[in-house]
Amino acid sequence: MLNPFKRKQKENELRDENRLPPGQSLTQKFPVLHYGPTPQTDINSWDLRVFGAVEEEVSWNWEEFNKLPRTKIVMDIHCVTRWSKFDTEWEGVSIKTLIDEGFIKPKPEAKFVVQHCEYNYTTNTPIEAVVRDNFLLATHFDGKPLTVEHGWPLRGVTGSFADRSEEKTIYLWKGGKWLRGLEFRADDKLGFWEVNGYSNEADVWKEQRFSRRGW
Ligand SMILES: Nc1nc2c(c(=O)[nH]1)N[C@H]1C(S)=C(S)[C@@H](COP(=O)(O)O)O[C@H]1N2
Ligand SMILES: [Mo]
Repeated sequence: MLNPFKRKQKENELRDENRLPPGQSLTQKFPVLHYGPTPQTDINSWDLRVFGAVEEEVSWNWEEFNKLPRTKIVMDIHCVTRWSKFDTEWEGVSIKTLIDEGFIKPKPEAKFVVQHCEYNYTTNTPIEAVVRDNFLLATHFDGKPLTVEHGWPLRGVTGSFADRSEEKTIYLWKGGKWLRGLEFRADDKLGFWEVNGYSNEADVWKEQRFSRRGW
């Protein structure tokens, strides 16, 4: 851990490198944030279901999921509550790869994806937001399986790259922890935080934290 002075110095460096989004500050911890209790997943009955506007619905149990092609990425992640964590290392399965390799076949009308999680938590994005190099279905953080509070066995995660080569960056709440389903849809459907006042667009660099609907 850096002392407070060093932390500020590092934060300024990141700002100079154009890696610190507006209104964010650097954290060295990994805060845990979610609504409601932490689910106790039974890995033997766990599955991930892909449904909705797809040519064929599929579901993978844990063993099958672990045979899918795997990807490792390093990203900076940005929470709407104003912390950013840099150079975080994730391993898991890329939706982009699953589509490129024919494991998931979205129908032409599929324009949105809803992530369905334990306890009916959902979060929604345009399809492009999850079919990108900076979105991963993650099983591992920092070389180790996810901890339960960070979403074990599977979570969505999204952020920015150090070289800022990604097309768009959205806040971390658009990565569902304890993921159980991916629903492809022709129309959009607001998820949990989106219904509760968070921005649907959620662009980190435009600081789209809250929606103005109804305010
Ligand atoms: N299932 C579920 N996933 C969730 C949430 C939640 O309430 N339930 N909260 C989101 C929010 S608001 C954030 S900031 C991130 C936090 O991830 P972390 O706890 O690993 O830091 O998870 C997101 N994924
Ligand atoms: Mo959040």
